[in-house]
Amino acid sequence: MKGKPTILKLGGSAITDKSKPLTPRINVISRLAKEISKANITPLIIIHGGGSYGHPIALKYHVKDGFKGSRQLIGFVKTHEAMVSLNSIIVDTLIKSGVSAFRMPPSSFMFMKGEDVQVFGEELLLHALKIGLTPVLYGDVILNAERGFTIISGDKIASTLAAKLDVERVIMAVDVDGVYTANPKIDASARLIPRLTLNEIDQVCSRSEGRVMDVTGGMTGKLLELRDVVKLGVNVLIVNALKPDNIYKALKGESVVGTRIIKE
Ligand code: IP8
Repeated sequence: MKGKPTILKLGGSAITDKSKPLTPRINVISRLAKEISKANITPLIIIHGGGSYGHPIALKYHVKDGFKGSRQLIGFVKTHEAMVSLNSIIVDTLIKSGVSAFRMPPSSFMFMKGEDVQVFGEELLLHALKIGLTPVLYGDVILNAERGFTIISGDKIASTLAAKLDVERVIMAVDVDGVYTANPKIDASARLIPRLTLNEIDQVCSRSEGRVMDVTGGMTGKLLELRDVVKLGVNVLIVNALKPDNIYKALKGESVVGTRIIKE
C-alpha cells in the first residue's frame, strides 16, 4: 500500500432522495462512480450513509436507542437489509465504472460498547487496501455490549477509521456546499463557511437548531463526530456531491468550493 488512505464519505442526502423511502439517486451515484474511477486515488476507503434506506426503518423501530424488546429485532434486521440494498447499488455502480469496490459490512467486523467501537477488524481493512481493493463501508446496525444493538453512522465509522488507521484526509460528500452560518435549505441569509477550526466547530454547533430528522444527527452530528478526526491532525473537507466534478476535484486535491476543517 503506497501512502496513507483517503476516506470518502458519501452522504445519504446526496445519494438518495430523502423525501421518498428507498429511493436512490441513480444519476448522482453513476456520476460519482465515474468521478471516483477517473480520480483513481489509492488507497481509498468509501463509506456511505443511509438516506431514505436506513433512517426511516431505524426510526420506526427505535434501533438507535438499543434493545428494549424482541419486537425491535425485526426492525434491526430490516434496517440492515435496507442498507445492504443501497450498498449493492453503490458497489455495483462502482464496479461497472472500473473501481474494485469491495463491500465490507461494518456490523460484520465491528462491535460497540456504549458510544465506543470496542472491536474493529482493522487487519481485514488494511489487508483489503494492501492488495488494492477499495473497501465500501456504510452506516449500519451494530451489536453493542451495553445496549444490545444500536446504529453506527457513516460519520462515526469515518472518525473510528481515522483514529485507528493512519489516514491522509477525510472528504465528506454532502448535498450542500459545506457548513453554513444557518441552514441553507430554509434560510436565505445563510452564508458558506469556507474554513473552520476546531474551536469554531463548537460555536457552529451551538447555533444549530437540531432540526434534522436523521437518527444520527444531520450536519450537527457530523461536525461533532468530525471534531475527533480533526483533533488527530487529519484535514477534513466537506463538499457538495450534487455538483458535477466536485468529488473528482476533491479527490485530486484540486481547488473546490466547500468547507475545510483544520486543527488550527
Ligand atoms: O446516514 C446511518 O448512517 P448515516 C445508517 O451515515 C442507518 O448517519 C442504518 C440509519
